[in-house]
Amino acid sequence: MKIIDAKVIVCSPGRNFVTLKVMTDEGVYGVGDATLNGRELSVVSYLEDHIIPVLIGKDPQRIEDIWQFLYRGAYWRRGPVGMTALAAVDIALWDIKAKIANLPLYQLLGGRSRDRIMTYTHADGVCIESTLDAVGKAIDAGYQAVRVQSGIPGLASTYGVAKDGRKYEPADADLPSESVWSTHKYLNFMPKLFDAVRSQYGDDIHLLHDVHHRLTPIEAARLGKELEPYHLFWMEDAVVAENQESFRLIREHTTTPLAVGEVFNSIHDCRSLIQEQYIDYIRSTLVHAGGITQMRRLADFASLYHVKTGFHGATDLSPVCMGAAMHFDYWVPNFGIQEHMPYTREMESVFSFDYKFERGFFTPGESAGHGVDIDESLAKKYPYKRAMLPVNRLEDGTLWNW
Ligand code: KDG
Ligand code: MG
Repeated sequence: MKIIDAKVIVCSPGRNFVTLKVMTDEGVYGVGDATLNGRELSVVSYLEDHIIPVLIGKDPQRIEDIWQFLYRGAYWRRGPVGMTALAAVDIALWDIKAKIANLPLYQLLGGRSRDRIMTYTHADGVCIESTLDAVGKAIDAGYQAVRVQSGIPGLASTYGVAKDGRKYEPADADLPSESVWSTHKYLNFMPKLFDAVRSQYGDDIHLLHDVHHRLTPIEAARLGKELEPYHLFWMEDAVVAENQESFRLIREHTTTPLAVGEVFNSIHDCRSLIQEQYIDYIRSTLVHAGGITQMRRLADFASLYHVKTGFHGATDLSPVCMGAAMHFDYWVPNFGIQEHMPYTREMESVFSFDYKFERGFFTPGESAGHGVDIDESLAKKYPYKRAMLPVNRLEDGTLWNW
């Protein structure tokens, strides 16, 4: 069997997605997600200019060898652009292999370890009252886990909070929009928010919160400590993790569980975090972290240190990534939780998928492969629109982490 062609499909059914389709001489094809929010066209170029030419003629069944070829053979290895491109190839090749075997992908990974996949959704509001309403709606929809983000008094906008009744979508402008951040205002407000949520909804519901890289380690330690009475499922991305050691300080001060890793692309980005048991959940997912081939290694490594998976699943993770993630989540023994943000109808018309959602839980489909495909002619109706992620400044104008 040989790869005879591969093409990159860029479309924007409500938001931008990059999809790779790998074709074989036997008519079987595989589909991979190559979306890197706000940097989509760099991955397109990486695939078209540097990867597709070397794929032609290769045996698609040699997934490991192709992975090694594209990783070790790149010389300039790692990095979000290259690893997203590699992930797209990897996901497409696993799709092909499962289709050839006529098995759903999770069966190739070792079969299922659970009956259903717990997911968390987002609840946000501009103030405590509207956030409480959003949490109530999520609970009514059957979710057992909810991420809570709220507008902060004195700040015009906050990460994760929708404005004007629209759904939250961070890549909101042609050029980066700017928001203003105050750690002081945020830290004073957060315990009040979680106190209100627990008072209204009790102790059963799992609560999560995304700090989105805004704090320093000692500030994160304070937040973790002050949120302890509210028993969070996790506090996410408390600090930027370029310096993995930062998490030691947070860990020493709080029992609030810690999650990190949606921006990681290599197992080396989280080696100390895992080995030193500084974290509880690893957030990296297939599309940005080298596909199933690397994530399988990462999850096995994490399992040695009691670290569970908590795959990133915002709307910029296309249905192709989500479909493959469902199979991974069904199999992975050290599964923690899966993030889920519902797609718009336009997105769901361009991509077909057979994974099912029911009252806070997913199950993957039983069709051969990962079960997700793209309608190329419909995709053409939604051309790419440049959209970038925002930047953040402190109140005095200093550029800060978004
Ligand atoms: O592209 C950036 C988003 O995926 C990110 O901001 C979402 O942090 C996020 C999350 O936890 O879903
Ligand atoms: Mg996040």
